[in-house]
Amino acid sequence: MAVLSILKYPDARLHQVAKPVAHVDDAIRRLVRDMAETMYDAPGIGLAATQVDVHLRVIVIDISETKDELRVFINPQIVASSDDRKIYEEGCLSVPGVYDEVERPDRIRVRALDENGKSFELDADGLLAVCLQHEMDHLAGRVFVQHLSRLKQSRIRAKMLKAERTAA
Ligand code: QAP
Ligand code: CO
Repeated sequence: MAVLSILKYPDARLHQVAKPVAHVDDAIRRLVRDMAETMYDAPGIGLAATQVDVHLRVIVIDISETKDELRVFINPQIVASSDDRKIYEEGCLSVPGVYDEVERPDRIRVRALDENGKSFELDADGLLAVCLQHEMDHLAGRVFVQHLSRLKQSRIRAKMLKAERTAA
């Protein structure tokens, strides 16, 4: 197990589009374990492989209070989404310290593979639906700040670059 380093916005690698996993094998299961360890260490509630510079369609999520309900989504697809939308204040491990409101479909149905390569479908609402859509955006090379105004994006970019300079 290993805690991986997380790419920080505005890193161009966050905009790479992830490829589907061809076979769920031991290497993928190791990636899932390392991503889970990285998410719990942060701590965060969701992490996409893109954020650890692995451009494969793999997501880990744990929205439980007790941090013992890991959910794994390999090759996730949204098969249905509600017409009604909801606004939620989002954050991101790749954009630390930045939180803002994003509007998305309230409920979605997702189809994915689990860590054994078995297909499943899940109806998600509330925080889980927000988190899944946020993480699937990462796999498509999109960071949540891209849902905000251009002005906010440029302020966030400047803030992150400044934080990077002070940290170095
Ligand atoms: C995505 O985000 C998400 O700024 C997961 O300083 C967030 O785990 C989906 C985090 C909200 C739905 C709603 C952010 C940790 C963690 C920070 C996270 C920070 C430390 C974010
Ligand atoms: Co994120």
